[in-house]
Amino acid sequence: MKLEETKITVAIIERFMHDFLDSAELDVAIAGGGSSGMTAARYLAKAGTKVAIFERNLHVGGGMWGGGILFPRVVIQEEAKEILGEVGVKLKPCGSGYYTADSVEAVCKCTSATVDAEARVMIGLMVEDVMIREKDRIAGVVVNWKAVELSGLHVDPIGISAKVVIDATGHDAAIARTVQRKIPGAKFPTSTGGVVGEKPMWADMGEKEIIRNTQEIYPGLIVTGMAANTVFGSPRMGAIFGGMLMSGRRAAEVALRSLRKKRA
Ligand code: 48H
Repeated sequence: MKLEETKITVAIIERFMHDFLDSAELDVAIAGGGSSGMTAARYLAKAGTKVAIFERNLHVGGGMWGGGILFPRVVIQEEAKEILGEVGVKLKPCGSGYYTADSVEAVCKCTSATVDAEARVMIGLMVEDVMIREKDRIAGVVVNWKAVELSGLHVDPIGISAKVVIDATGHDAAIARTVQRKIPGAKFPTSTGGVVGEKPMWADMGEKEIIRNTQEIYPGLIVTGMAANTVFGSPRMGAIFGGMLMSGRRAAEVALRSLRKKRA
């Protein structure tokens, strides 16, 4: 076979344009492809939802890659075992309901299952804003290439419409903070009505509260993972990832309920 550069160029441009256009209107847009965002995407795609992750890095997986202090192992508690088990991650018991997983295996297998479920995974794209309608409904995300931000060029972003947006941006809770900053009077169901801010480490409390914190905090905006604990002022938990996975699954359930309500 004689290779032609033009054919390679055309193949890349045509295929990506086609796939990107197919993501211009979504049921669910997820900002951030860490463990919570990817889990939410997998369950949503499995339920037949048109869902895309927008991840600013060139890789998904977020903080899971680095395990605890760069030791590439993560801890999972009994309650979250099945979420990694479903995607074939080998879990090693280490007493009284604790398991460890190789973080590289966990990220790779979660990513593979998310892609196989037909969730769209867009990389190098940063969610820099949200779209709103009727003053108080989130109607999508505003994205730009991370490379544009890094270059300091003034290049305007584009809008992707979505019936539901999930903030899975981790410790920053970047999307919730954007909504708070840009929609005057936006009230979240938190103790302060806004983003409370993450509390110091308390693994048991942080992992318990994350499930309750995974909710729709503003019409069309759901928070999951560490972002949920930042919004509600709950503790961090260190390198245990069961809460992130269970929060991602819960975010998918909340989003499906919200989509059903919109359809009714
Ligand atoms: C596009 C964005 C944007 C943006 C950020 O940090 P993550 O892994 O988040 P979670 O919540 O799934 O998992 C948290 C976990 O990794 C962790 O930090 C834990 C358990 N900490 C405990 C402790 O005590 O410290 O993933 C977030 C992803 C990352 O890949 C970011 O690059 C991405 O979101 N992201 N993508 N647009 N505006 N902001």
